[in-house]
Amino acid sequence: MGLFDIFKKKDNTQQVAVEAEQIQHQKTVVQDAEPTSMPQPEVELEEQADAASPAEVTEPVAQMSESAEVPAQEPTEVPAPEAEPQPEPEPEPEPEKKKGFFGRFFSREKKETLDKGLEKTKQGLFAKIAHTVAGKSTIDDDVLDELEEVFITSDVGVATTIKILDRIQERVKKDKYVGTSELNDLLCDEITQLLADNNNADMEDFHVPEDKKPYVIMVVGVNGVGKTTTIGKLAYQFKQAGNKVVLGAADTYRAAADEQLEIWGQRVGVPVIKHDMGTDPASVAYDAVASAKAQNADVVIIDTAGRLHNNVGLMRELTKIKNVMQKVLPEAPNEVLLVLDGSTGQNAFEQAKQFVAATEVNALAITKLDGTAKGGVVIGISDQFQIPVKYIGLGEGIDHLQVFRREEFVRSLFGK
Ligand SMILES: Nc1nc2c(ncn2[C@@H]2O[C@H](COP(=O)(O)OP(=O)(O)OP(=O)(O)O)[C@@H](O)[C@H]2O)c(=O)[nH]1
Ligand SMILES: [Mg+2]
Repeated sequence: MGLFDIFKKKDNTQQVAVEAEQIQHQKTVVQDAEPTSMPQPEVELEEQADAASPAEVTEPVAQMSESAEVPAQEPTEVPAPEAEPQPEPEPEPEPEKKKGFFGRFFSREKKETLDKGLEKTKQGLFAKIAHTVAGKSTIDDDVLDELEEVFITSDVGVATTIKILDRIQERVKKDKYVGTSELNDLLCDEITQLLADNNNADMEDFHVPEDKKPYVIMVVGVNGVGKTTTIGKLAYQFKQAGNKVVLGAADTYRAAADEQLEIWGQRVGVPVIKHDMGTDPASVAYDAVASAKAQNADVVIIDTAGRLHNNVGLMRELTKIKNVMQKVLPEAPNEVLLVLDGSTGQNAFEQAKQFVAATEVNALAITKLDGTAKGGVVIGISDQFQIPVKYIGLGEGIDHLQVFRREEFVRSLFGK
């Protein structure tokens, strides 16, 4: 019995809920299908299924590719991080660590990026809520029923939607005759509270623990979700905060994957450890960690290949990378950061479930929230997983990665 079979068995009850969500989700796709300039993840998932040797393809592959509608095709080009002119690498030595008073605050600039990034999700949600309360003065059972539909079709997910609705119902019962004009405030409050109940505290800012040196982050996720881009953005933020950063290009499968990381390394001004394509990813990871240790770096971030995430082959590969790194640093990796593409909605949720079941993921990043109306998935993922959502991707630019702060996120979603 394979890993995923065990997972599937274990998760049979959740599967029912997930399937219900998928049905709802398909309804949404039909209802508010929107053009998007972003690469369609379904293609990537199909690619993966194709790239796997027949012996390696296990049942979940078929499960994951169910939603695939586009025929499989080989990627023809490497996505360039960005077309913008590249800033000059900053000169060594590394700057002093910034712990400034202002740096800790959620600046107006960041707030604007967040608001802009969540625009489509916000518009979708507001339009649906407005439709729900049209012609109603109080929050009655009909409004509550319709609200349930609103959240499910906004990719929040069934389980979290039920929790939100329970809270609203409680409030309505307690406060009596709550008017529909107060609904937005009520929802904003209750969703913020719901997410705050999760034990994970928000990080204040991009932060590397000082007592673990070098702090090793291994970045995992299916192909195309934004791993390499997120690493580039993270490296930028960590360096800005005064840390010495090293990158390791352990995706040795895809042609030019290392070059993509190297471009980011140049933009940010940090060294990238790479080997030739086709070499053992674990040996790259080993060298990157060893190099970071020798340089007394603060943080080393390891890029990995995303292919075959849903079969034992990739999980074994990731385990091997971990084991080899531990020969240099026994506690490595300190962080296994799973990157999820938020624009895939419930598919991102499914990927999270599968990775979490098969590897020791301890941090999440949700990318591509700009340009999608499916940003509600962040609420569901943040609520449902015990693993903290640490970062959110709000665009392709170097500074379009933010630390996920629950309250700011929900407030932005409700136009506050
Ligand atoms: N709009 C937007 N695009 C993003 C974001 N993050 C990544 N992308 C884009 O998504 C595409 C894929 O990103 P990559 O970083 O190459 O993804 P990857 O997971 O490393 O892909 P593989 O190496 O093939 O597994 C690129 O075109 C990125 O610019 C984001 O937050 N917003
Ligand atoms: Mg990559």
